[in-house]
Amino acid sequence: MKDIITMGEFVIKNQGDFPYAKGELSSLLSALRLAAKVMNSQINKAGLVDHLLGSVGTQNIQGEEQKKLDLYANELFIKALKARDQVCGIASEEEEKVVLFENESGVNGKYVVLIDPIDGSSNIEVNVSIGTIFAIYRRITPIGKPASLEDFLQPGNKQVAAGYIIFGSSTMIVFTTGNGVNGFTYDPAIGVFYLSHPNIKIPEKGKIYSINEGNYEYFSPSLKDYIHYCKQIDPATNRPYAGRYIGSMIADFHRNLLKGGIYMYPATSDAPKGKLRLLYECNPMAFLIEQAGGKACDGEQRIMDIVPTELHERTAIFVGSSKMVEDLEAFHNKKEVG
Ligand code: P6P
Repeated sequence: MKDIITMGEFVIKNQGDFPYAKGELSSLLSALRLAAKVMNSQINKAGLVDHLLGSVGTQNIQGEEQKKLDLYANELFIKALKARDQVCGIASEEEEKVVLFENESGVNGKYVVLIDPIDGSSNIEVNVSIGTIFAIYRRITPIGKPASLEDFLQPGNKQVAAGYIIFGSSTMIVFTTGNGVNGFTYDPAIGVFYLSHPNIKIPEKGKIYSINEGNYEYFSPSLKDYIHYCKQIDPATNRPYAGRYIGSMIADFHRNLLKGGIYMYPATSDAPKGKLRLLYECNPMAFLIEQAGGKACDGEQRIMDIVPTELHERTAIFVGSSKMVEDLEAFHNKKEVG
């Protein structure tokens, strides 16, 4: 039997590694953990209740149809984070502008949280894994005043913590505070997250490539060449790779993190900046993958070095096993694959 360590005990035991005041991180993460438990109970019965499935008839700032679950999750995570003293505001995929808290923590909170409340929400209707993605930054404007947009437009290399909650065959929280990646599995019978995946490291090489090949004709010539490379027969380099793409980034990312692989959402002619959002999807995933020994780039540069200019800006992303991302970059730069 594995050691039984709860997520709460783990955070307290390791908060010494966190470069800021000790109790703050554990309080912040416990807000997310509480919201994850509530989400878990709701999602597991979404097919039975009307208030969580289907669309609400509105669009978010991205022009995407908002699902009931998107708005439910957005409200839940904002409430959970607002109830803690450490957070002065949040940015959310479902909110056009940053949400600055008017309470005491709105001026004295030291952290901002950027969140995709539910990534891939349309998959809930077909019982495919979905999840919440979060990034945590220390504010850069002075304490004692409300936060401002610049607190949220920090590059990913300034993240102090990041993670995701995946609602799949089991519910897990996977997060990093800059000292490796750890995964916690939820036991709904007693309402506790247990350390189930300590010190996750992504294999340097994998044989899974994840991309929507329906967009093939929109891809750049170098990306088409890389996909052709993935399909070639070469036992010496474990090719052909296996194509696995489920339409929910968290599910593809989590599988590739554990087994090795590369997830790709490139810029295409109809999405010239890519589809995924830099601040609350790509940066947290990039922080996690680098902490697990992998890589994340946009084809030109490290994802976490991109200096954001807009809250909801998008970026191309190639993320996963370091050797596979390097191979992709070699094709992109017309170099020999190592
Ligand atoms: P496409 C879900 O909408 C999402 O943001 C990711 O979770 C997923 O990988 C991707 O978009 C799917 O997009 O264009 O392939 O359907």
